[in-house]
Amino acid sequence: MLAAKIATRTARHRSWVRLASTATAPSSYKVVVIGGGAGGLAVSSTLSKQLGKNEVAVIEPSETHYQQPLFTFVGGGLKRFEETYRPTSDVIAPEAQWINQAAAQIDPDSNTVTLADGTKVAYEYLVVAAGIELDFAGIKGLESAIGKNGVASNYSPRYVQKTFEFLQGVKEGNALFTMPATPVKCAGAPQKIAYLADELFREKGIRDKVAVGYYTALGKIFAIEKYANAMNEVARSRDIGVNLFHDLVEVDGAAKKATFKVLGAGPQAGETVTVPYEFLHVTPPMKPFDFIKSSAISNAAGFVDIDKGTLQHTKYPNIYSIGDCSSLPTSKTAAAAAAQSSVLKYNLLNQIRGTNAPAAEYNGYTSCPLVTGKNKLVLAEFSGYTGAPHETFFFDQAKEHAFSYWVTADVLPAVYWSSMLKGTWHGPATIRKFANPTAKN
Ligand code: UQ1
Repeated sequence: MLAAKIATRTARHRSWVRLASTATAPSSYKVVVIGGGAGGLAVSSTLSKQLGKNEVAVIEPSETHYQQPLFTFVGGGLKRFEETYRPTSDVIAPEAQWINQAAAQIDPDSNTVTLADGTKVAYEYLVVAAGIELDFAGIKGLESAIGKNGVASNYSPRYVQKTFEFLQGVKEGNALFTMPATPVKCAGAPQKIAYLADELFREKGIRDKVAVGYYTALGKIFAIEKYANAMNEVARSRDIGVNLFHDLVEVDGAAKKATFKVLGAGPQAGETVTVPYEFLHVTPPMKPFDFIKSSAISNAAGFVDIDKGTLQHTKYPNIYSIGDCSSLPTSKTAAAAAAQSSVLKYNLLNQIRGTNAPAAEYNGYTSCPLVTGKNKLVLAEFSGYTGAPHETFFFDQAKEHAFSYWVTADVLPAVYWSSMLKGTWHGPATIRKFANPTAKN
């Protein structure tokens, strides 16, 4: 009873948590979830309610939870930064035990996770939902330039407000927007902010003095042809230059110059190109966290090696993974994590309870709301496994639409706090049955 009381308090008060994680709380749990992001909370909220108090622990070092899908809107000046975050203590389910530390090591053969302070936490089942690490150091000169010198990034809560601040300061020159060669979360975000910047420059009457350029290391603007066609047309109509196979390798903040390596097989391949800028929005390269990459649960690329249907680990049947840290071959988004969470919870709970129910299978669903201006948005929804669109609504979502903007900017942020983090939002599949009844999926 006392332990239960302490657990309730630990979920609410940071000062209790440190005490609990080292001294009073049990260091062994039915389920340990690594990560208190969107995926980790969607899973741990449901599991902790189903399995009861103190059976589920969430290892999460950050005291603040950010709703990252809102960051593009903040960078574009369409939402306030204050709307994007809440204390972790408020978003972790009261039935779950929050361990306010970083994971340092996973040992799947002894079923333990070692924390940053050396404490070991034992589990019967492990869910890895750690996300992906931003690698600002992966680009020469970026760490010293970012946050000043006109360099910003919507990917970090430290720099997202700088985007809007610096965009407002632009009077003339080049505004550059980059996309790296590594896997990234929300692969649409690098170009969305280019469209919002274009609109801001037009509103200020300086668009003819600013050249807007999108520089991507990839060979196309978007992975799925239907939406790639739409975005190429959006970029063309806004007079935004699209530079394919251009990988940002160096930033000279003092001189305000960005250097790109040309990839691909074209005539310039292997060369470097240096472009002066007034404003530079960087999407940092991203990489799996070292504690995953160095463990036995990762694949060669460093992601948690799971079955793409069941989300169960390929070698350790008591381990599952969800979201950006997983090996799932689909786009890394909150919408994807929502769809994955229902499959993961169903399969894991059946395993824990020993039922012989057939496994649920994830179909690769993901969604990327590509905001293209105020009240304009292309709502890409597709399976990363087949490339087929899976649109929720009856109209063609590759067309810019005010309705899509409203859903993304005003409805989904509320769904995120009130439902996704509580484990009750599993994506729009049910809505699709009514709103787009002729869709095949
Ligand atoms: C979604 O389910 C989701 O999870 C909460 C998001 O994260 C904020 C999204 O951005 C999107 C687009 C979806 C998909 C939902 C619909 C209605 C298309």
